[in-house]
Amino acid sequence: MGLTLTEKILKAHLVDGEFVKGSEIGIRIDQTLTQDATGTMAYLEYEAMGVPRVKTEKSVAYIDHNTLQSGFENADDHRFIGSVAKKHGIYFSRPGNGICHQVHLERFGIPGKTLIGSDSHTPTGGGIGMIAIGAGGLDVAVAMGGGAYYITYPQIVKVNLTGKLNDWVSAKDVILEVLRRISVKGGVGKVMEYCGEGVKTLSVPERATITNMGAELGATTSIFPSDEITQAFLKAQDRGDVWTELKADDDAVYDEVIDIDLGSLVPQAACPHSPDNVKNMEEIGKLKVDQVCIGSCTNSSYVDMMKVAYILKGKTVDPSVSLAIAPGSKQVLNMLASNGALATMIDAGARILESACGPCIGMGQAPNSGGVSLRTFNRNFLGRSGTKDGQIYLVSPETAAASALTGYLTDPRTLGEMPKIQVPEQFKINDNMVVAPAAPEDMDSVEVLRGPNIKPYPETAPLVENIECQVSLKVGDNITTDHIMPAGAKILPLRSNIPAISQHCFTVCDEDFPRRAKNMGRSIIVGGSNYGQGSSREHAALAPLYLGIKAVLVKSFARIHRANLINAGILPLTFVNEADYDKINQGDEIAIENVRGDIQACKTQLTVKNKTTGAEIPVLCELTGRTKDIILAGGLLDYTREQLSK
Ligand code: MIC
Ligand code: SF4
Repeated sequence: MGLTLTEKILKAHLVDGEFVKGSEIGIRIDQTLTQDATGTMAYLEYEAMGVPRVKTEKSVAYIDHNTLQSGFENADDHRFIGSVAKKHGIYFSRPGNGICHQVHLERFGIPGKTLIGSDSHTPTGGGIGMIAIGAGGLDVAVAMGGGAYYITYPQIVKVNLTGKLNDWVSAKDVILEVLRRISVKGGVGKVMEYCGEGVKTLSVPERATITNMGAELGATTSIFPSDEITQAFLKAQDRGDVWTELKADDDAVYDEVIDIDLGSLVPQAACPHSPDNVKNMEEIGKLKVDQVCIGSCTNSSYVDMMKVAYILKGKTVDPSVSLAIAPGSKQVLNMLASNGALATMIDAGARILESACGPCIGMGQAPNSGGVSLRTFNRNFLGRSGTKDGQIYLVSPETAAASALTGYLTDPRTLGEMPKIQVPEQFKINDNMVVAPAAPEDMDSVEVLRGPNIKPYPETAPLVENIECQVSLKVGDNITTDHIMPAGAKILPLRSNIPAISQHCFTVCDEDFPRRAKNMGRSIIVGGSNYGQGSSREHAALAPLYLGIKAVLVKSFARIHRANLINAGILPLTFVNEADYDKINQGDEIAIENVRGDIQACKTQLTVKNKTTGAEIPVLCELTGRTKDIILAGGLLDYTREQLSK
């Protein structure tokens, strides 16, 4: 029986477990990446493990999220990350060099390698045939220290592409179509493997748009084969030597197949407030637009930007629209500057932003009250833009640029003939904003620079015998990490200060939650299905840990968040019967008796007693040998310390 591409790469990296669907496997990690919003914590955790030099083939620390420096905090974190990177063998991509995923694809990714990153859009690397997975910062720290990364051996979905995209239809419309079909939970526990003759019609940046936004499916990752198109891209980056051909066997067996005829797709948009609320232009109808933002790790490549420049050439942005453009990397920005495309954008009235995440994570450019903002980004969760009642639509760069000119949501197919913009045969290469680490013999002389906002990891404790407490919060379905731990310009600078950031935990849903939870001392949270979707931010587990949350009981979890809860020593519980969700309310007193003993004895079904109503609720606590030990120890940090001391 032949193998899928995913299986080939996972097999070559397997260090623990067996290839049985649904069971836990440990894989060797070749490369890691961090960004600054998760990086400070990840490096504090790495330091706490006490491994002097990273053991990966390549680890890169990027500064791209917290680039709005309205106080000392972000700049201090950048300095901390830069110094820690230098000391421990990590490459440092300085602020201004670009968004981690864009730069990693351009300069560091290698087909067939494994990559984990403390950012949920790490699967961008799947665009060149990597197994690239988003993870919590602590998992990345462990991988840097040479530890394996654990995932559930996934279901593998064949996304069979046929035909060719019509003019003005974009890679963004492909991933929006997948989201429309299978929803933000459709990918949980799965790898999306793109195959079929349609693959050959897509360039590397287009493939990367698709694998990047595959994160919104909840998928473990997404991957394309590595073929002559990948080779040409890598050659154009002066990296042809790292290319290898990779593809699935012809007789590979998949768990599921999704057929997409690229020729049948039309421009679409994800409507507020979920990436899977996808509609075409007719369905949306006439829509006045206040703001257009072009960029983010999904759509900020050179080719995307050149299409935008072509559309804007000689025109002026509609007077009612604010157009912001953030090219994805220094390489892209520099090439646009050299060939005149940047001048074209400026001429048309675009507000040019630095090469960073920017408005995608609410770092500036929040729309006006109730404003409609078209964005080429990947997430439109409520409040993420920084404006609570902002109406965010996710669209392709073509649709965004066309709409910026008219002031209304505009189908780019009305623009006439489409230019043929190709991936260049040679990109402009200059890695002068990437700082190499100190040589091993010099590392002792590198001083790690810590600012006053950097506070230690919250206190942890081994799992208690009995959990007896109240329910401090009950929430519904599809809670995102942007609900649990909001981002934005005001809160992001607190990423290295858990006591301070925890004061914002869940405030999008309930302003009083942080105070209530802290007063309760210990408590649990109850939620619906797909709890914790979205970002990889472990702060969505560390803030609850700090506020005394002992367990989270929900209908189902998103993958990375569940892992982050375990890493923080918080029990992830799911209802055996989803209808029991109605039997437990905010404020109820609960008890989970002998929880430590039961988990030690590998019992997977526990009972939550609702002492307020008398109901007995059966819940699942599915932990494997390793995750069981992590929970018993009080989290991954304690577990890793225990292991290292053995
Ligand atoms: C995001 O897009 O939500 C982020 C900001 O990049 C996050 C990481 C973070 O919260 O720092 C992600 O996607 O993991
Ligand atoms: Fe940055 Fe936005 Fe990409 Fe997250 S999704 S890495 S915030 S550009």
